Amino acid sequence: MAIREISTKPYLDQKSGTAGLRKKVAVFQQPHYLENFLQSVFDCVQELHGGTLIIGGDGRYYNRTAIQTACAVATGNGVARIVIGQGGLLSTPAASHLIRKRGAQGGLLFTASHNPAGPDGDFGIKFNVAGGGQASEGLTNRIYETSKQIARYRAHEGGQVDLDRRGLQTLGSTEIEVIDCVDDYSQLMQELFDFDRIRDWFRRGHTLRFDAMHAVTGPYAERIFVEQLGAPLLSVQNASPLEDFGGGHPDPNLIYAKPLVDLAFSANGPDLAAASDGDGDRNMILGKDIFISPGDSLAMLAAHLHELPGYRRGLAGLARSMPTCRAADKVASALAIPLYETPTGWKFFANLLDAGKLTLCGEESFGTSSVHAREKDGVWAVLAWLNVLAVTGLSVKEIAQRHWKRFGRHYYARHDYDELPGPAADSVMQALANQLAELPGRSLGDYTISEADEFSYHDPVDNSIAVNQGLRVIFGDAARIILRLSGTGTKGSTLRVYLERYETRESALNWDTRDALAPLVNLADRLTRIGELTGRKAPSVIT
Ligand code: VG1
Ligand code: CO
Repeated sequence: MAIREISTKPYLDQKSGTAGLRKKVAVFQQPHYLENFLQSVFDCVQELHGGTLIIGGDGRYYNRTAIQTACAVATGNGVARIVIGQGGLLSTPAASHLIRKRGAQGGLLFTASHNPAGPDGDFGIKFNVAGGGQASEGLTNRIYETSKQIARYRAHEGGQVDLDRRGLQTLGSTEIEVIDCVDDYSQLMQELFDFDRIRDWFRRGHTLRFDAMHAVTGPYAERIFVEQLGAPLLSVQNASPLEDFGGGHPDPNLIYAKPLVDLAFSANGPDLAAASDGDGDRNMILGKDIFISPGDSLAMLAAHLHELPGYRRGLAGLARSMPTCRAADKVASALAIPLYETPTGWKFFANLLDAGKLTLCGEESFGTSSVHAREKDGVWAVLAWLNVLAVTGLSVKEIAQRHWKRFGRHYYARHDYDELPGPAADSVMQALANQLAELPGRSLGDYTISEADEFSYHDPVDNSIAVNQGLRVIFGDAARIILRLSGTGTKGSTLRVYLERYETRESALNWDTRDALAPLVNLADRLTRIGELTGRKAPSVIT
């Protein structure tokens, strides 16, 4: 047996954030840093001993090294079978699906999502549980507590896994199976969507441009959009996954996917333009001359989902994260189905999905997905839109305009203040928190505050309670201002300000978002005193 027990010292910073443990690459490269975290997972999740583990990553720098380490520690801890995506690649939703399909006891996903990659960039690791969802807060806390006391880890020594050769190999007594990273996922997509209809839509001359941003969705997009649906090769750009994502920031939004946005607003823009992020769980949707905000995309898909093959029985329920605009709420009430408001982070949807309470859910941060997986799913969202366009025969803009006419429009933006010194960000949160009690009833500009609170969530399935999930200032149905600190950054504190304004008057449905939100931005500045408390004149990023 080449399994050894190796002594180690704890690191005290292995606390997971909104979606796993994210740190600079150099942090992960410290001696035994990754091994400590992995051993803590194996200590907390006994079912992995003798079980099946899925491993994959978004292909960023350090992915292959980390996967070798993970295989060694998994083997050292008696995992019976490891299933790995070829080349060490698996998109986050594809990994979630594989965990479900194989009945695996868990999955290790090496990703820091859209955070920049490379030797000076970020790395990350997420542990997903049986069923495919992200580890709950309870479990990540147990892993963190374990990591603070760890004194030894177990690893198989010697031998490497050939990540590029498909098929079976062994490492010690663990069976390793390297699989094509797209096959299982694309089979699932064919069960959910009408591929014939979409093929026909392309045949009739409609066009798509998908930007994989040199991240993990390239192989998925080429196989599904081009090979299986017949879109021309040019429909997929930046398709080869690179270790540094081509030096870019694979975050599909108006800033980091600007060339795609420019294309959508140009004279020869495609019928549908879309992009995904580093690990393939986010999506951005654009049509000719129109950007569909993520909250709108969720609501519009909710209104049309029953027209798609996988969802003909209708929707059991809808959910959105708290800062996501309330457009989905309008659809839920029209469909007479429940709407759940959860804290930020996909892990909070898992219980609702498992309990059959939800069919579709989404977040303002370019995340949408359905009950088919336990992660958000970028390529799924693009296929859903393609299928809606194909069955309705409408353009993206027509779908949006009909939707707003029927349900009203939620103008929406998120202002991020990146890399603030921790105390400055905290002081903004504290200053608003101190005012909350006296805000209700007060008028600000044209609005009157109906509620002001700190959001907490009671999970109706397991009765767990998550507190401290952001500050809300609510102006009835008309508007909201929300403040939250990010839990995914690796440098300083990122403060997010979420702004939402609702309009139903027909003359107010086609404004420019920036103009529509300008008065609310002013109110938010006055209320939160961000400029004064942080010294920042403007947000770093507006999406
Ligand atoms: C951000 C988003 C959140 C998302 C999370 C993980 O978290 O706001 O909606 O679930 O990233 O997405 P935060 O705590 O920084 O606001 V991903 O694609 O980075 O895994
Ligand atoms: Co992501």
